[in-house]
Amino acid sequence: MKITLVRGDITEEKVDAIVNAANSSLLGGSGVDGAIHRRGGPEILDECRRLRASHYGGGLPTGQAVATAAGRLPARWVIHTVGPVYSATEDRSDQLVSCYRESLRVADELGVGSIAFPALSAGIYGWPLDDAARIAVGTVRATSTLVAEARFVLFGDDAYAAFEEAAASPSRP
Ligand code: AR6
Repeated sequence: MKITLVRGDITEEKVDAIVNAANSSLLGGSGVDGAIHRRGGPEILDECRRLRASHYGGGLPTGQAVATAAGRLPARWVIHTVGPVYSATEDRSDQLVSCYRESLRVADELGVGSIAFPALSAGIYGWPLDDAARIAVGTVRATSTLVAEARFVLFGDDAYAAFEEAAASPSRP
């Protein structure tokens, strides 16, 4: 699989699927989640509400992923996943690994050829950028998938630099 790094806004990516850093309510929030719902329009939220009613009454568990249509976004699908809130006292990296793996599994089910990820958990959920980048790149590299291209779409120079360094290092997810 080809892995590329891009600076910018994930809502503008022309890929088959973009990944949303959602929360378990699936009803929107700020950060990437807010931007996706704002630019994608109400179709995404309507489908999230239906998913809640049919499958996720208790919320989408951390580390899992589920797809909806992408409304007015250039992508075809949005894959919503719930990253773990960072904890300095408890190692939750398995849950972050699971977000990337599960997103790729859902992408395979949909026949996605190209996917764009934000730096999951590295904003409001507080994950240190270097570690978030190492887990992201390491996991995507190590996951067997039919997806041909994974793009990491990074907001800001610090995030880009962290992912550049992770991409240049041998992986240890
Ligand atoms: N495109 C690409 N990256 C972005 C964009 C964008 N449009 N906007 C922010 N980032 P965050 P989390 C970067 O907070 O930490 C929401 O309220 C941002 O700079 O979006 O997983 C949800 O509903 C950071 O590097 O996601 C949850 O409650 C990265 O994307 C909670 O936040 C992730 O930041 C999830 O928090």
